[in-house]
Amino acid sequence: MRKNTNRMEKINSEYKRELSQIISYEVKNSKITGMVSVTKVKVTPDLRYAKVYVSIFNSKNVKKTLEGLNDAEGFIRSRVAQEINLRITPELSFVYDDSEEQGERIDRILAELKKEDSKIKNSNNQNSWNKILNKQIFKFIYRGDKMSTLDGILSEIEKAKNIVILAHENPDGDAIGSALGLCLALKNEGKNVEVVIPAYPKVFSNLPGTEYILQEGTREKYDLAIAVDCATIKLLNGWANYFEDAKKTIVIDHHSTNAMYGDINYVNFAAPACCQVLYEMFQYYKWDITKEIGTCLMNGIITDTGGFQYSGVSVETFEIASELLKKGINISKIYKQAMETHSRASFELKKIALDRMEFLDDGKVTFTYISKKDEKKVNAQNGDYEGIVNEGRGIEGVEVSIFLHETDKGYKASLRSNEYVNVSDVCLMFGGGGHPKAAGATMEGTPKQIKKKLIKEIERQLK
Ligand SMILES: [Mn+2]
Repeated sequence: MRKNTNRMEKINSEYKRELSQIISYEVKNSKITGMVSVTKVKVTPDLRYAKVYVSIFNSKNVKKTLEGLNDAEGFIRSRVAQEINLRITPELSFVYDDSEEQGERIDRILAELKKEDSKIKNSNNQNSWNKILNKQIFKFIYRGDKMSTLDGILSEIEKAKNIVILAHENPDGDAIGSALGLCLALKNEGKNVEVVIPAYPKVFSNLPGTEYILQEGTREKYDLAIAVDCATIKLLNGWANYFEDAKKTIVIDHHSTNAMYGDINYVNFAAPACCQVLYEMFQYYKWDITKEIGTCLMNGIITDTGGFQYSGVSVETFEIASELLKKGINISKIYKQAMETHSRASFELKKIALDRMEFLDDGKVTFTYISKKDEKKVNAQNGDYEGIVNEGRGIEGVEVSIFLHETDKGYKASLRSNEYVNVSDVCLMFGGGGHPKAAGATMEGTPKQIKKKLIKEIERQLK
């Protein structure tokens, strides 16, 4: 009996640890706001059910946040099953922990913060209260504050003799722009830098610094590896070894689904492009942002915001654009090259995809795909399918557009939404992720089978 109690205690605490990690770093649901912290887990001895007690700080709507957690139960449970090997993975139900402990915890957080920052005196004031909680959330996410994270990155850069920069597979304009902008900035700092990107779309071949792009690194072990615009180590694809083998690793990103897989992680969820995160970083370091570096960074900002049109665009985005214009960058040229120039093959691919497009759910969802056979037929190059996913979204009445593109590992699904469907949540269910209105996942099966799976998840959110 005693032995059994010990075992349950061990399981409970293991669950608490894993659930805390998964909820803080991986769960993305539009209903969840504020900071969720797991206070207690109770698994039934038959392992069939688990009650997860959570406290929720600084939330716009606690009830909705709780609902969001319960909505994400399937994903959370499947992730727990991967991490903890039990005969059965219990069904989770999330309950709000309204105990006194919470008050105590906030007191403790405040006491801690006061020690760190003697400037915070008037904690009754709503504004400074929000500031404190924001700071706490930051500390929670980055495991440190913003400045010390940036200082930590700089000191690793200073120590490193050779550095490798990596980006996600099938890199887009933000991934390429980030990698090249960072590469040029590090070169200016006198660093030995390599960018390892096996293949990238031709439209970016005129960017400054492409001469430093290698298909394979020149060494096995680097002093420092920096991944940019890449949410998970899996997305580094076959080049993750450069990251894993490096002495130190840094992740710089803006995806809310980022798994924080580096030794130091600098992830700003609020930035519309990783290039914007880098701009702010270079400014903090007082590094010279040359016209060449600016051109690379603007390439990422323009492509990831669809030409300044997506919702993540902020005051800072235009301030950066304005500063870069003063440096002489040519926004119109960057825009034209990245957004408006298409190859003949990409036109032919688009024709095939549009011809195949289906309207589902009363015209609220569009679906189409491109196979390897199609690509071969039109002699397509890497990246020629870019942009097809946006075609469906632009049609009146459409909320979600789905585009599948065949790869060596199955079909890569790209989803875009207009108003209310969180496609990042949909993609998370299939091991992918991204942003609320633009996300992707690699899936197995035929286009028809994948369509069915995706529609089932999307329909949960359709109004
Ligand atoms: Mn990006």
